[in-house]
Amino acid sequence: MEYRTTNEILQQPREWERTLQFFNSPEFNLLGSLESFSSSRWIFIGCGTSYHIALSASFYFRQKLKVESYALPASEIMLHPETILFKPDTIAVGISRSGETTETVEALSYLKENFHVPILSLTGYQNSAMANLSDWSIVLPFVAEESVVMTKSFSILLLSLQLLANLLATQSIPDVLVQMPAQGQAILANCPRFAEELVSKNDIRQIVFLAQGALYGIAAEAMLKAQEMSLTPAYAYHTLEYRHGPKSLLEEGYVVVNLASRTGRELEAKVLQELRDIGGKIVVVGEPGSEVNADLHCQLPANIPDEERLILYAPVIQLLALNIALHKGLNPDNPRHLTQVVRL
Ligand code: F1P
Repeated sequence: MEYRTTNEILQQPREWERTLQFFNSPEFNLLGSLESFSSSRWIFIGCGTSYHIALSASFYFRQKLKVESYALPASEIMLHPETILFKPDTIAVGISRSGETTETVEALSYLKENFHVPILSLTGYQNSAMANLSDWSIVLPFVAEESVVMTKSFSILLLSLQLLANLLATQSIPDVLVQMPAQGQAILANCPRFAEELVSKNDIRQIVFLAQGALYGIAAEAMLKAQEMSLTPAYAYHTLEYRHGPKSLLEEGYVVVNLASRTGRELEAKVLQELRDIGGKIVVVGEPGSEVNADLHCQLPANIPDEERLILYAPVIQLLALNIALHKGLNPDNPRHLTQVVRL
């Protein structure tokens, strides 16, 4: 049976090409307005998958623009606005596939009305509530997808923020990001087999995703995909954090997926060896050389810096969750209890 979710996962390299074209076209005309914020404090706001985009994007902005930047679930601003003391010279970025998520819209409205914070939004829908309240909107119609869970929208919105950061920092797009569509196609040539092998050879009762740096947002998204699509108990931690207690959950055959970084390779390998010694099934997704201590390795292209490699993990983690779901006889297009848009 063909699933909408599968098709949208496999479309990602093509959609990344469209994203690059958008930022290279006159359609993207916000640089003049936004470049004055190149040294401002950037706060990224979203829910669920969109919050995970915020996690990776905030780390990336700190690296690229050397600015103060952080990610918040929108509900935190709704419920504890008094703790969000916005210093002047702050810009808030709303991230939302639909542009209609209640917490995100209400959080941004609060910031605008009470602190006069300038608002940039990224969404798939021009006339959404979030776009309509924003000072500037980056609207990518091809973010819209039929799948309930976010798949291609995750990587398109994250890539968009990477491109924006580079345009603000250097007024140009690095070739490493221009190559993403081609790199994505190469990964799609082998990662379906990797996902099928992992699922067919392991009874995945629980799964944990580990990563550091900008990759932690990807690990959190991998966790959510496994939960949403396959109803599998899944967790995400910063790799070294896992040793501070959560590893007590590790049982024989427990699948540990490390989204490997080059920066942390030596320390990550030590953690993986420790987890392997206590029975973990170690899976590594990363560039050549990251397969140390792995029982199974999904190889990503070489010579790409950690923070530029972010979206290449997306098809891998999404296809993994999809394969677990199919193996359990679940329909990924119809995830239990979920809707495309979450309104309170
Ligand atoms: C995001 C979201 C996802 C969730 C599900 C429903 O909404 O809540 O995080 O996984 O797919 O939508 P949005 O604000 O990005 O539209």
